[in-house]
Amino acid sequence: MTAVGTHCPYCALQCATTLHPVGRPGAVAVQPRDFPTNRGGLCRKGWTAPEVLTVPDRLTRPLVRDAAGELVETSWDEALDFVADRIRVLQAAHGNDAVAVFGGGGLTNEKAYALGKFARVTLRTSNVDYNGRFCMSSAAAATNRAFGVDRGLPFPLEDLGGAGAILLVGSNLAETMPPAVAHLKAARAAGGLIVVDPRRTATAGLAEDGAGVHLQATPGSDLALVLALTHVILQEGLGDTAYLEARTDDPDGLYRSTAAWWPERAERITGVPASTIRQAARVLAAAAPMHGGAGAFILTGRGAEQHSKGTDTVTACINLALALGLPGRLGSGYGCITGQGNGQGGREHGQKADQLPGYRSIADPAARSYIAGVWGVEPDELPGPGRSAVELINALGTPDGPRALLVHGSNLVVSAPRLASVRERLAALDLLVVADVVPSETALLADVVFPVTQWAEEEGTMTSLEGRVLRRRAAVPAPGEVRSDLAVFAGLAERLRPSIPFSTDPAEIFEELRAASAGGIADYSGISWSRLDAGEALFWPCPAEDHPGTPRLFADTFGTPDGRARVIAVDHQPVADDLRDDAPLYLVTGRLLQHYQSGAQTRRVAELTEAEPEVFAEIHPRVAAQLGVADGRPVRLATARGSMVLPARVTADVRPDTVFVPFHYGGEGSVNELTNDALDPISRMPEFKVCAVDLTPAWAVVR
Ligand SMILES: Nc1nc2c(c(=O)[nH]1)N[C@H]1C(S)=C(S)[C@@H](COP(=O)(O)OP(=O)(O)OC[C@H]3O[C@@H](n4cnc5c(=O)[nH]c(N)nc54)[C@H](O)[C@@H]3O)O[C@H]1N2
Ligand SMILES: Nc1nc2c(c(=O)[nH]1)N[C@H]1C(S)=C(S)[C@@H](COP(=O)(O)OP(=O)(O)OC[C@H]3O[C@@H](n4cnc5c(=O)[nH]c(N)nc54)[C@H](O)[C@@H]3O)O[C@H]1N2
Ligand code: SF4
Ligand SMILES: [Mo]
Repeated sequence: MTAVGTHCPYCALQCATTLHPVGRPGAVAVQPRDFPTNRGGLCRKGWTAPEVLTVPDRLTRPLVRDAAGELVETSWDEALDFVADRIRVLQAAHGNDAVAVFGGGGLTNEKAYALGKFARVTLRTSNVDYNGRFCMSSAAAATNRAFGVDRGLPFPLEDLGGAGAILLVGSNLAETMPPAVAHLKAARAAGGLIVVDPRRTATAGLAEDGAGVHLQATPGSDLALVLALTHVILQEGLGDTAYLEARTDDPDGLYRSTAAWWPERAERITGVPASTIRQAARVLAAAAPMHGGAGAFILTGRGAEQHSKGTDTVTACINLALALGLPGRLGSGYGCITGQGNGQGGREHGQKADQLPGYRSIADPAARSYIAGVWGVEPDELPGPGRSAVELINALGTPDGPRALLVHGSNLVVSAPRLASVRERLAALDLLVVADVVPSETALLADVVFPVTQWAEEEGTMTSLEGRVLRRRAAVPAPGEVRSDLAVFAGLAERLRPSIPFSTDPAEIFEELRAASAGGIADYSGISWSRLDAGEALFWPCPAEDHPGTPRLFADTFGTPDGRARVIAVDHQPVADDLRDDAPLYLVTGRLLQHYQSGAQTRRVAELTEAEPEVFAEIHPRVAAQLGVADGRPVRLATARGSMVLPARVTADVRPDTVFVPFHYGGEGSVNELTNDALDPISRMPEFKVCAVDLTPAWAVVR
C-alpha cells in the first residue's frame, strides 16, 4: 500500500497525518500533514500512535471465559452465538431493558450511529449511553439551552488566531492539544490570554509569560468568578447593550442575576483578588467588537465542566460572552473544547440515552417517526429515553437494572467515578461483553471479548472539535481475526433480529446516517465521502450536496425557536463533597501530556510510559513541609469513597489547598477510586474535578 492521509487516533483536534506502511505486518510510520488545526504539528501521543497498532498484547481473536474462569480464544461465530443466546434468555426473562450498551466518543460516526441503532432496533433497549457523558455533557446541555444547538466550537479553530483576548476556563490546552497553542499567539502577544486553573499549568504559564493573566481560583469556584467578571462588565458600562437587546431574550435577567456578584464577594469564594478580577474583565472587554477590539473568545474545558454545577458554570460563561456581544460575531465567540477524537460526532448520532441520529430528541414524536421510517420499524417500537452513564452503571445487576452490558470504546473501570461501586455493579451482571483493541482493565473483567479494528485499519468519518467532518482511512490490514465493531452489531443483529440486517461497510452506513440526519440539527445529508475525499472542508449543518457546509454558526440567528439566545439566570453553588475537618484539601483530577484517558492505549507505548510511568499527587511545598513529606515519598489520599497510596510530586504550581492527581492509571493507581459520582442535575455529568480529600504521609498509616 502507498501513503495514506488520515488523522490522529486520539483527541478532538484530529491532527492530520500521513501514514506510510513500513514493511513489518500492520506497522506504519507517521508524518504530520498540514491542516488548519494542527498546522503540521503533532504531540507526542500522535507521533507514537503507530506503536499501538502492533503492541504485543493486541487482541487478535475473540475470547470467552471458560468454566475455570479464564479468558480463552474462540471463533467469531462461537462468541457471537454465545452472546446472542445469553441476550435472548436474559431479555425473555427480564424484558428488553435487561441488556445495556455503553459506547464511546472515540468511535467513528458510522460506529456510533450503528451502535445507537443496534440498541434501539435489535435489542429494543432504552439502556444506552456513552462516555461522552463524562466529557461533553455539561457544555452540551448549556449550549443547547442557550443557543438551541450544541456544536463545541461554532467557528473554525483558526478564528482564534486573530483574537485580542481569549479566556480559557479550566482548559490545559498546552498539554491536552499542544498543536492548538499556535492559535493563541496573537492573544498572548496582546497580553489577552486569561487562564482559570487551580494549577499553574503549561497553559497558565503561556498566559503569564505573555503578560496575560492566570486566575488561580479555588477548585469549584468558576461559577462565582465568571458571575463577577460579568458583573464588572455590566456595571462598568462595558457590556454590548445593543447586542443584548437585539440578540438575547432577557438582557434585564442578565443584569439581575449578576448584580450581587461584586468582585469582593467573588474574591472570598475564589481566592482571586478583586482587583485581578476587574483587570481580567477589562482585558476581555477591550478586545470585544463593540469597543473596536480584535475579537474575544471564551472557551471552556473539563476543569469548568466536570462538576455537579457544570451546566450552570458553562451557562455563566455563555452569559459573559453574551454580555460582551461575542456569539455569532466573526472573530469572537463562546466555545467548548471537545475532548475525544469523535467527541463531537459521537454525541450527534444516537448513542446518548435521550437522543436519535441528527441530534434529534428521542422524546420528540416527529423525530421518532422520522427515524423509525429510516430504520424500517414502527415508531412505537422505539424505546424512550434511558439512563445516563453513571445512573446506568449504578443500576447494573440491581433488581430493576440491566443484567447484561456491551461496552464499545470505553475503559470504564479506570475512567468512571467511584470505582469500588463500578466494580461491584459489573460483578453483579450476568453478562459483560467488551469490544476493544487491547486487553484493557475493563476487557479483562468481561465474559466475552471481541477484538476490533483501530484507526489505521479502518475507514470512516470523525467530526472534530470544530464540527468539521473528516475522513479516517485504512493504511494497513487488521491483524489476526480482528473485525470492526460494525461486525459485532451485524453479527448479533443477524442472530437476534435478522429482518433488520446491519451492514459492515462503513461507506454504506454513512449513506444511511446522512438520510437519518437529514432535517435534524446536526444535518449531514449533504456530506458525502466523495466530497470529503475531494478535499472539501465540510462543517455541519450541510443539508444538500451543493451546500458548502457551515463553518460559522449564529451569524444572524441562534437555533432557538425565536432565534434569540436564551439568558438563563444561574447562581454559585458549593462543591458537592466540600472541605471538612477530616478532609481539608481539594482533590482535583485531570490529564498529563503523555497519556490519553484511561491509558489503555498510551500506557502500552514505551516512550510515553517511560516519561510518566506511574500515578503521583502534586502537592504544594508548604503542605509537604507541614506533613514532613519529601518529593517522591509516598502519601495516602483518602476521600469518603476510597483511599490510595502514591508518590508526592512537590510543586509550587498547585494551590496550597489543592492536590492534583492524573486519572490515566489502572489498578491501585486509579484516582477514580476516590472521585465523587455526584451528578449535575441537568447534564448528569459526574463531579470528577473536585472533592474533599485527606492527605497524610503514607508511613503514618496504621493498618
Ligand atoms: N494529553 C491528553 N490530551 C487529551 C486527553 C488526554 O487524556 N490526554 N483527553 C482528551 C479529552 S477526552 C478531553 S475531555 C480533553 C480535556 O482537556 P482539558 O479540559 O484541558 O483537560 P483536564 O486536564 O481534564 O482539565 C483541564 C484543567 O482543569 C483544571 N481544573 C481542575 N479543577 C478545576 C476547577 O474547578 N476549575 C478550573 N477552572 N479548572 C480546574 C485542572 O487543573 C486541569 O489543568 O483533552 C483531550 N486531550
Ligand atoms: N478522574 C477523572 N476521570 C475522568 C476524567 C477526568 O478528567 N478525571 N475525564 C473523563 C473524560 S473527559 C473522558 S472522555 C473519559 C474517557 O475514559 P474512557 O471512556 O475509559 O476512554 P478511553 O481510555 O479512551 O477508552 C477507550 C477504550 O476503547 C478502546 N478503543 C479504541 N478505539 C476503539 C474502537 O474503535 N472500538 C472499540 N470497541 N474500542 C476502541 C481503547 O483501547 C480503550 O480501551 O474519562 C473520564 N474520566
Ligand atoms: S493533539 Fe490530539 S490529535 Fe493532535 S497529535 Fe496530539 S493527541 Fe493527536
Ligand atoms: Mo473527554
